[in-house]
Amino acid sequence: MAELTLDEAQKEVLSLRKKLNDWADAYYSKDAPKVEDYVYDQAYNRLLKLENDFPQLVTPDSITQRVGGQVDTEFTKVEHAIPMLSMGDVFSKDELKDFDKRIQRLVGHPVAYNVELKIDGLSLSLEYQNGRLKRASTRGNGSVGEDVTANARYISDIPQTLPENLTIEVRGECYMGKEAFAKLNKERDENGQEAFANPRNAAAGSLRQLDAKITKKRDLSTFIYTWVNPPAEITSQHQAIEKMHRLGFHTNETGRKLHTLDEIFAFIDEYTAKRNSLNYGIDGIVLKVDDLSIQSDLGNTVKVPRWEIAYKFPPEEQETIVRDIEWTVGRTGVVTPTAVMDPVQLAGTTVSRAVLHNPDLLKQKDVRIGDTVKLHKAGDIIPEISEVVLAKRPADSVPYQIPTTCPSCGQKLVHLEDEVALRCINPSCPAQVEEGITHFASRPAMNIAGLGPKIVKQLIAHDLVHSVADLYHLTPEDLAQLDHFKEKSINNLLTAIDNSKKNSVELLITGLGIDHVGSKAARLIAQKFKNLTNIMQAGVQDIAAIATIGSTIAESLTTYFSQLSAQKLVEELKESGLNMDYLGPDETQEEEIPDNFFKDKKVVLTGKLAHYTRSEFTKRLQSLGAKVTSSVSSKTNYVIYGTDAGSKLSKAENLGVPTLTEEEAISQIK
Ligand code: 1X8
Repeated sequence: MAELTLDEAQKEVLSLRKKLNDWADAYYSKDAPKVEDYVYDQAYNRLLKLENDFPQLVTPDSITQRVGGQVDTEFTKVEHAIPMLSMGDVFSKDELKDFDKRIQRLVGHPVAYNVELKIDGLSLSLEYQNGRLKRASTRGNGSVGEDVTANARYISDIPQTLPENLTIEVRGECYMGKEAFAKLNKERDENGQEAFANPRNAAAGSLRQLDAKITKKRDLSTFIYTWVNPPAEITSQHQAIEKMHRLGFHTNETGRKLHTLDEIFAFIDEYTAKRNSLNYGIDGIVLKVDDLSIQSDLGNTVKVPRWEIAYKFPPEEQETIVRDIEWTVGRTGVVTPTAVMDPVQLAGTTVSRAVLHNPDLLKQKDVRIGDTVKLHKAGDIIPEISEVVLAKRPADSVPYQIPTTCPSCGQKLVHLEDEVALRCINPSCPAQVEEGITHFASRPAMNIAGLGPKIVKQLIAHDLVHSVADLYHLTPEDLAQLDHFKEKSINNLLTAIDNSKKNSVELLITGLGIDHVGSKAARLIAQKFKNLTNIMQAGVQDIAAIATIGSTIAESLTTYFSQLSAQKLVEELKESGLNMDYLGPDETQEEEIPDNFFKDKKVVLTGKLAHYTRSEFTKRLQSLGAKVTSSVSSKTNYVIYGTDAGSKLSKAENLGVPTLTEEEAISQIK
């Protein structure tokens, strides 16, 4: 560092700030990060170091002087009476040793730490008044956050009421589990919406919704780990967690009170190894001085508490060799490159393919066949090539040539204006037809059971279908040509195809696979225009007049139906007897259960009940949306007990599961 002149340092500082501001804006305000956390952290720490070495370069508007991200203006603002601080972080065990040395020096003796997982989500504050959830807010910039109370009412593990009449504030992390994330992205993909980059963005994008009903549909969870100003009888962090758990908060069960660095390092190693098998993302571990009075003696620096630190996991990275670049043609003709590599173990799975998204990215990274590349997982999930290891590039390597013709039909590919994507615009391109028919038959569209990708492939290979219209002309003799198709399977598929003719028209619209028109848009459009004839005659303005439908969807729809080929297809389908009308709301949708104490809670009944029979009480709880199960686990929310309760009650007490007497439960129902 000493080698840097002030001028050089200033140049670097300015460039770092510009980059970091841009990244932070993408991350905090748009929930769409531009770079990996690790890259951000490295740049941020470099800026910190430069500002430390050249204090004259520190300006009040530097990103290092802010507590966190920008605050979006559309939510009601919440001032955090006690700021929601971020935490210092370190990236090595050596730095943890330094942290512990500093603590020991300040305190005068060794201290115990409560060691917890660092959850990859977004911070949330929950305020309760007289035992009821009064307000939930995000961290925002640390001093001012966003009011997300309406949203928090739909997060099932946030208690709406506490079993004690307390006025408290707790804080924790809101996150989306890996399974929920995968499911959400699959749905988004089916609806033509962009996938979330990682579970944390999915969580942020789901919590920060002005329309809380959207939050309701997303499977969000929380881990609560901080009690702000706890009552005097709580003297340590681990006690605070235990008590919060008893109050019904979802706390993480892995935290441990540890006394030595060796124990702490072992904990780090344990969770570095277990990280990928957890259902939620973690990006490090947090060390907190366990004793609350020592915490308060240590206090805070300007930005972060002195008594806690995060150890961040290094990003998992593997090297492998690119053997091929495959190009696949999607339903809409977009041609996407995928690198095919020697298989490697990465963050819990075997990886041999990484999507390169578009030709520009491929050119930018200059990935060549034979190159050794570094692979990581974006958001712990999606394999991505970070960079080419140029030092290992073979001497005879040549730049990769982007194809100019479609890998499926051989027609010339085009680069549409304003698009990074390369497209095949041949509507009868077999790859597009295959994807298009598979989509038509899929569950969110015409829902033709038994017509999956493998069968579609065969139908095309046998020259039996060239468009979705041909599905409705298939005969038993046609299907008899397919592998393993016998009388019963032939009948089943033909019946399923025939039944799909009766579908309400929004399923047909979804099935046509019009760019940007997913099942939700299709339903709104069908609701408004009632039948396909009206829809085909509607103008962009008429369609965009529907709330939540923008001009992109409206334009895409009208452009689609202005094509002669689309009009012919609709005509053919009509002749085959497909329903073209909107048939009204789907009656199969469940009725909504109003919010109540037991909604979505896992409940166990035990002992002899005095007021109801066991089955009456079970039915009553189920009608409120509770899941009544027979065995107690840490996932159980409440155990309701009558007289002579035995092992289930004691198990609940051992696990810290909240218990209610029959009378208490009845009073919650009322
Ligand atoms: C952030 C986080 C903390 C914890 C877990 N996950 C996080 N993302 C924890 O304390 N167990 S604390 C924290 C913060 O103070 N900014």
